Amino acid sequence: MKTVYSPLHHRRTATSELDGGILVPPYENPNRAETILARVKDRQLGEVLAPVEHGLEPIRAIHTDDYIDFLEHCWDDWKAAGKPGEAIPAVWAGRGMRHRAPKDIDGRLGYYSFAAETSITDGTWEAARASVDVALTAQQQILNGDSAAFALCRPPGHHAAADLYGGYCFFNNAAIAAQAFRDGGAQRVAILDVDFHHGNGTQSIFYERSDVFTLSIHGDPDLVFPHFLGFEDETGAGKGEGYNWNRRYPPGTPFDIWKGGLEDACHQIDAYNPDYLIVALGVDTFEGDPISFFKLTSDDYLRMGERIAALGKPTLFTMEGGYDVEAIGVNAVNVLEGFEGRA
Ligand code: B3N
Ligand code: MG
Ligand code: ZN
Repeated sequence: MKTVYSPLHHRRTATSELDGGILVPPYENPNRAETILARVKDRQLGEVLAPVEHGLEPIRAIHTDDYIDFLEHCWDDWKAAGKPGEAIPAVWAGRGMRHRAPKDIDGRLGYYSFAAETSITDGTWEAARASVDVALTAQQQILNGDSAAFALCRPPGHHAAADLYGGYCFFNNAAIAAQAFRDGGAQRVAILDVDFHHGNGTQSIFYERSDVFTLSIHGDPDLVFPHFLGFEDETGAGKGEGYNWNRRYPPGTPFDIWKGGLEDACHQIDAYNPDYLIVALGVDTFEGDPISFFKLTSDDYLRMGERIAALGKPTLFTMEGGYDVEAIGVNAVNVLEGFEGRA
């Protein structure tokens, strides 16, 4: 399986994350991608490709023009306003208030975000753009006939909605790739999100569409980020009714329980019979993850990959979360090796 990787991810080097009332070094840091890349090479998973630049058009197919414009100029606007630190939202439109983008950068940060942990800095825009190019270049390998490809995306994407960032995500790499499959002639695409966190952005982007089936297995949002979406009764709306599927699990969930959710998701995908499958691959389900509460082991990721391969679909893996940096390479690549039957 080929991997697509861009060193431009290094442009995403925020130094602060709001966590527990203090600013800490971000869990989502450059070492993550480097550790995964090193493991891809160690295990000789396959060729490592540089991304091809795709421009803004495929991003505009998923994200709104005003949101893209906000992200492009956010850091300059923040600096121009004389702010000393990294750009962090501190105000949102609460219930009963006007949901419109104001002129002031503090108001704009609140309007275009749903959470405060993710600081924007110089280079965030370039890294987020490159991460999309990584996903689209890997998607292109599959259009060209590869049975699978790994998009080593950083920053991740599954929390980003059409006009919202948060949860370390700016552009929804998996959603943009799904739309690219559709624009390339696919009738149906499924996105299976195995990250520990609910893929709220992906869900919301396709919520009223039947041509992209979104499925997510995750920590119970009653207890964990993103808190306000990810429940089983969110099944889609309008034409999309029946094409969104969520499964929540509680703290301490081991693979023996989690794999029941994967099995149910796989049956749904089988019945849907997509032309392409995208796996939003987060490995923050790992027992050693510092911000999550599942108990998957490194070997479990081999089994996860095997089960996904049994679906028999051309499969694009897009990298999402995972914060035990020592283990992230082994765990992510184990899914890919399991998929390839190398385990
Ligand atoms: O949820 C957290 C969080 C939880 C536990 C923490 N500990 C125990 C130190 C620290 C932080 N923070 C909110 C931001 C979470 C973003 C999740 C991004 C992700 O992986 N999405 O898939
Ligand atoms: Mg998930
Ligand atoms: Zn996650």
